[in-house]
Amino acid sequence: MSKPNQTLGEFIIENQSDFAYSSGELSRLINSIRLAAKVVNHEVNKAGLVDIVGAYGETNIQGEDQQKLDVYANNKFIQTLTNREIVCGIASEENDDFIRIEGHKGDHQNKYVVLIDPLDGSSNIDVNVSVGTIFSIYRRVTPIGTPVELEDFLQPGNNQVAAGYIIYGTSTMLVYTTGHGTNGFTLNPALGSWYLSHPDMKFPESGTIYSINEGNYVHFPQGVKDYIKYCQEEKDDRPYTSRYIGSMVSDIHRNMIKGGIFMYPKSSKANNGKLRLLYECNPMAFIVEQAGGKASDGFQRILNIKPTELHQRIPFFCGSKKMVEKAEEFMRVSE
Ligand code: AHM
Ligand code: MG
Repeated sequence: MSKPNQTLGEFIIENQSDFAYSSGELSRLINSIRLAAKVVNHEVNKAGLVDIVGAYGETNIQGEDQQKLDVYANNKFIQTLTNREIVCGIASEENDDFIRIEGHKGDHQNKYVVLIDPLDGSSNIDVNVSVGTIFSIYRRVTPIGTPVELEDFLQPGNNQVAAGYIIYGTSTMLVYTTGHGTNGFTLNPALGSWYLSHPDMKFPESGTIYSINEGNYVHFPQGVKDYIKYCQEEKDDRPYTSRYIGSMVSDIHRNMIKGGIFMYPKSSKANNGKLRLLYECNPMAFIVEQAGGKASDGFQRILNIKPTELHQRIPFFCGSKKMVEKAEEFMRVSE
């Protein structure tokens, strides 16, 4: 139940019983993410003012340029989670390997692992366009008291206990789920508090927006080409509107409010597309499904996929249920 002016802190306390294994640890974890998000938000907001924008001179494991703010956000989230000794392991899109956190007693007592894309869409920072943070939380599968292993991170998205994103947009929002619906909080920068502004978000069952990088059209599989043509056809409520920010969190956030589909398919240039299953697709799929939407790789539900590697990429179709189903239909026909 949403109450007027409810803060994220109040909401977490009130809904603590929603958490699968309610020991307070998961609440503390989300609390520390909201804290780190405020600090990152502060840096992102002043990106145009200070000499922090621009390539850092390093590339991440996928061979892409890292921006300075990527590094800042990565460090900030890792530092906050590590210092508070809440999690036993962190995997980040920006790091080659996962990090083990043994705890100050060295006894590996923490239960949760966090997977994070600290600053998604960071190439948009230089041009003052929205970026986001995406996080995904699992309960470890290896025994408590031992160091975390790769298998703790390679769990299907179905096992997520919580996931969320922060959108650094015209206003800053934190949207998350613990498997009991999706709720959105807006940061009041003057007070530094997050307020429940979008309770129990609902992805419209259908919509009229399609979001895809059409510059890659000639490289797309036939099913995607056909679906794009379907979106552009003059019939019923079509042609649809094309909207593509190039910042997945913002594209999906908009579609979740207005109704639409976001697609990053495979192409003849990139056999598995671009987006990462663990840091981007699984958490977004969980959030979107909890709001009544759908997420697929074109053929199967994203959350059912068993990951095989930390930085695995996957084609991604995500949005209004009926639109994703339609896109899947086109994919099947052209197979
Ligand atoms: P990043 O994690 O390196 O920032 O890349 C992910 C971003 C998504 O936010 C966005 O949807 C996509 O890359 C845009 O890619 P493209 O420029 O190929 O359309
Ligand atoms: Mg990313």
